[in-house]
Amino acid sequence: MRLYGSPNSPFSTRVRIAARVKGVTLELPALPAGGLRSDEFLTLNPVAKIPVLVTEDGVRIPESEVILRYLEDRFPEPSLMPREADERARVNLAVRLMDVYVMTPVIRLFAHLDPARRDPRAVEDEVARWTDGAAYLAHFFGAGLPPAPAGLSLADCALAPCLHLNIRIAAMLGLPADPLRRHGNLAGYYAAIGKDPVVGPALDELTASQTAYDERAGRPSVAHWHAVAP
Ligand SMILES: N[C@@H](CCC(=O)N[C@@H](CS)C(=O)NCC(=O)O)C(=O)O
Repeated sequence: MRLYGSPNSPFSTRVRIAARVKGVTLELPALPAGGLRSDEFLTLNPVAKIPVLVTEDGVRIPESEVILRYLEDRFPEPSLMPREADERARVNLAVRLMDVYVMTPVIRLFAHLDPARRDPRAVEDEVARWTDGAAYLAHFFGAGLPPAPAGLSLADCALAPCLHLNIRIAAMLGLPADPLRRHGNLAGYYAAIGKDPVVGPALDELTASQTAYDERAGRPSVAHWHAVAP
């Protein structure tokens, strides 16, 4: 199977983490030279977003959460989902809260990362949504999510790269606190999950790739933003 993605994308990284846990090898083809708006890519995914998984039969599956569930359905062992229905609901809810209520405003903030193009009013609105989303997640996260037979759960695959990105975005915007890690349970979780033998190296790859990207763009590196992070 081929995964169209980018090494600096948290949504691609969550899929690569799940594939590694399951021992599934994914080809990582280069994106079309014309980018995500090229006809070549739009035939893969008219939403013009990565990641997109293309199966051996040519089935195209966009949206990282759907890709994670496809991998879980197709390669059920080792399972990334707890066995009990109520525990599965908690895992599903954590992923949903992160994607809908946290990542949506975070992605909208990308347009305001350059101080020269920043609209302070829009930043204020999106940071308020982000802060609310983080509180929803922290509430349902509680003392921790239920474990899955694989060791990591689908929520671990999804949440860790998003927490990584949130640190960088909060620092780039000069926020006094990272909306996620200001919650002790999420801060503790991020510190612990970074030590996982699959997640840790994946987050390091994300840092390395984002550093190279920032250097090409002539701005301080992600390592800098992590160092000055609130
Ligand atoms: N909901 C999507 C979000 C994917 C997404 O936002 N991907 C970013 C890269 S991290 C992207 O493709 N951005 C390109 C764009 O928005 O133009 C998912 O879970 O796959």
